[in-house]
Amino acid sequence: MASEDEVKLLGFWASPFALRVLIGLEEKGIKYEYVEQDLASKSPLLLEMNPVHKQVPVLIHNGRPVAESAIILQYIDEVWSNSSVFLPSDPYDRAMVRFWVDFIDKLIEAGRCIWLSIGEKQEEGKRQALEILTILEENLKGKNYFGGNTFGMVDITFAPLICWFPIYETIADFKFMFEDKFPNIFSWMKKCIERESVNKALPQQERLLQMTTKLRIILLRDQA
Ligand code: GS8
Repeated sequence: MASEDEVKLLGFWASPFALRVLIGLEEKGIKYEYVEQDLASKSPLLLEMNPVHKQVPVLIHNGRPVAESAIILQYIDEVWSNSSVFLPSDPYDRAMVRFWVDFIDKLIEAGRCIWLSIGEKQEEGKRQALEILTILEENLKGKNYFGGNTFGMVDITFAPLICWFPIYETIADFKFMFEDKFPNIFSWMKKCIERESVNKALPQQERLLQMTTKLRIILLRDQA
């Protein structure tokens, strides 16, 4: 792409969906401007650029918005096609990648149940998360990355959860026990953290814990 391309990312620092796009942009070596959004008081720019969902992330490429993290990542892969590749070229393999990307969204949903609820709903979130992790563990068997030998779209989609797992564990007072129960995911996480793109994108654990603890208190109080 031409160097005069203007790329902006509307994000929220803790959002696993926005973090995916950050990792994708870093992997491709794309120059971008990051514009942090206040989700409690949405900016006119966010409302204009994503009038349907009013959510982050939104990628604005030369003034034109693209919303939804998986769609943004595929867009980036198609436009900046001359650097590292997120999706394989074979249509069947591409369909499989999309399947797993969609599946990982279910882990984020289970995670939300863990950190934003109590009692049976929280327990159900834990059960679901463990079930999903068991399936992902099996999928990683014999591979370095979900994409095989290369870090691809499924890896990018899953990587933001590396900083969310300790939050689920602390808030719900349990352990996933990755090293023992999910050794493939455990070593995958170590490899991901060593990547500059992931390391640069993931927020500080302490900051994430403070934010989630505060938000949990407010949201649980509002529900009561
Ligand atoms: C989800 C984005 C989302 O939930 C995607 O991009 O993949 N399917 C979308 N964004 C959240 C922040 S992360 O929890 C958001 O913008 N929430 C604000 C709101 O819903 O009002």
